Amino acid sequence: MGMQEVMEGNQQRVEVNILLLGAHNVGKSALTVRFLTRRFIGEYGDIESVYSRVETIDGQEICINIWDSQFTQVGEKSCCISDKQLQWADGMILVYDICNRSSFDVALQQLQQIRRSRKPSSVPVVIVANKRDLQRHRNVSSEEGRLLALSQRCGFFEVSAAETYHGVLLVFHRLVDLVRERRALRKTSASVRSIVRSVSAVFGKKRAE
Ligand SMILES: Nc1nc2c(ncn2[C@@H]2O[C@H](COP(=O)(O)OP(=O)(O)O)[C@@H](O)[C@H]2O)c(=O)[nH]1
Ligand SMILES: [Mg+2]
Repeated sequence: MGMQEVMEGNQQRVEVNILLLGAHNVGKSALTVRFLTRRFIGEYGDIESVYSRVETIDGQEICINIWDSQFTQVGEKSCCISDKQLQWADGMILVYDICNRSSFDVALQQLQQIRRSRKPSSVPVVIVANKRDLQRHRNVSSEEGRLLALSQRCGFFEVSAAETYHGVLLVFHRLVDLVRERRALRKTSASVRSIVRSVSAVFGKKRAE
């Protein structure tokens, strides 16, 4: 990596693309709107959209793009994350509803699809168990969610988009942190590779002399 590249890398504004996944009605839009506006409206319709917001985290400006996806059931194959979505996302928030067992199954299927897809095999995923305010109707225990997250090396949060802003904020910030950590790791290994290359180039020359 040349000096030019390094300098450009430091100056460019950081973008993080976050894809929200999960079954229909689990609260993907509610979480998105909560994060963006701090509000809970109640009904969100079935709008699929990408939103952007600039945040300053650790003194660095980060543009967070959020793709609030729409769950579409395609025949028997109940989960279909498009290639476009898989390519676009730097990080994913996988939502299920603690009152709805089948939404947990969908989350599991989508996670398997994410892990099977080639490129983002290491894409950070945070699993979100939403609607924790509806304890009386709970169908999926916290332990099940936590175990799934643990076994798949995902983050895990139980939240209520309806009740609190703070928990939702934590989810998004955690994912942004994971994405940045992942990038830093990649950068480090890239510069180690380039050091190795220049060292071997020097030794190569010496030998040639
Ligand atoms: N009680 C409760 N309802 C919620 C919560 N989050 C979303 N909802 C409701 O669940 C329904 C589906 O939410 P929505 O965000 O449209 O789900 P999406 O299809 O995944 O985007 C709406 O009626 C929301 O008001 C929550 O944390 N608690
Ligand atoms: Mg929605």
